[in-house]
Amino acid sequence: MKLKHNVRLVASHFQIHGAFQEAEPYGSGHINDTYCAIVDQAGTPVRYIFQRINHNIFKNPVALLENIQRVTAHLAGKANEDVDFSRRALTLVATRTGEAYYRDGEGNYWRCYLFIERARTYDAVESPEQAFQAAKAFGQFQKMLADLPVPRMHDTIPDFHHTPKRFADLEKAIEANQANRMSLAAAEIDFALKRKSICSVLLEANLPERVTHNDTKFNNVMLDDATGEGICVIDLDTVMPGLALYDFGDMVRTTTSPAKEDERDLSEVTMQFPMFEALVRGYLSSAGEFLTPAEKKFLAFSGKLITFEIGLRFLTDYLAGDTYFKVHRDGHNLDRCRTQFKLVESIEQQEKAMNKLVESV
Ligand code: ADP
Ligand code: GN1
Ligand code: MG
Repeated sequence: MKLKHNVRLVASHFQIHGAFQEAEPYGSGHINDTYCAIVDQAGTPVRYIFQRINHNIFKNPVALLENIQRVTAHLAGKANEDVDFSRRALTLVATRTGEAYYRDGEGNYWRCYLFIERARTYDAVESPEQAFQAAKAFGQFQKMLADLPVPRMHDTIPDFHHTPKRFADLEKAIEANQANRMSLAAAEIDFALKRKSICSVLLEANLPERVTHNDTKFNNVMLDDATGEGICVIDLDTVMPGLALYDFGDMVRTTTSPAKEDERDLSEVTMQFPMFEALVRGYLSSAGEFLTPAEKKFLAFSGKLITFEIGLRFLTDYLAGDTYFKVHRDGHNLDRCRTQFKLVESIEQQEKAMNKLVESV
């Protein structure tokens, strides 16, 4: 297969021993270009992950990689007594000149990670046990980064979860109607406009800033094939100062519904209570010791807010003509927006019971 990039050439710039065999596109992320490459090392095929960082979105890839170096080194320091430590945190492979990234002739930034074997990610949740394990792992991740030494991490995307600004971006996209698609999304625009008032709730709640992941999609944690444990949190591009609730909210968004993010049959999109309960229990099993009562109070709300926020972003991108998220079919961003808004509705219907559950755990 002809690839969009010359991964063989990229790989030759990293400290990797052996003969490059092949590479293929990997995963289902919306932003970066990810490849899995196989290198023959003295007779053993060894896999590596290569990623081209999307520098249209991450404007300062050098600062981003500095963040990732600090985070992976900190996590490795904590796990190094575990024999399995190199599966428990991402490990960057340095370039031949000792850098964390290689810059190709076209100005692209590339990084390389050890491939985490005997574990995988899932695009849709299959059981409450998986939800529990994912939430426990993301909570553990926050806990391990609580003592990350100063300085403050770089903001790789400023105001990433500033929901009122995301709402303002939607208003601008409606105004501009760049792709002439407004009439096709009339119901979704209406849905969004009716909920403007929820956007600023977390920002006004005086919650503590922490080092958070900010993209805790279910497919950003690798579950161990043998034990099901959430063994490694991945996709560290947005690890930066934030609210713990953004992370919990995105778990609710991506782990309580059995449907994929771009499911067209909206009857499949629903907030499944047992999944939410598993998330709360999993998250509190690791994060419970440092969360404040104010943070706990908003656990259910954060699920609704982040789902709404990502729905706003898909809708904005649809109206702008699909310039941010990768799309693979016509109306892809609108389909994604619809699943998010359907899930918001489902959460609204169950929010009281969700809050009650949180109080009882
Ligand atoms: P994106 O930012 O595009 O979502 P990710 O970093 O999440 O990129 O990577 C995309 C997919 O590649 C992940 O969902 C996961 O399946 C796989 N992946 C990423 N890093 C590793 C790794 N170190 N080992 C094994 N698989 C990985
Ligand atoms: C993007 O990179 P990926 O696919 O894990 C996006 C997230 C969204 C998510 C929606 C940097 O995440 O913020 O929640 O898509 N990442 C960025 O699926 O914008
Ligand atoms: Mg990802």
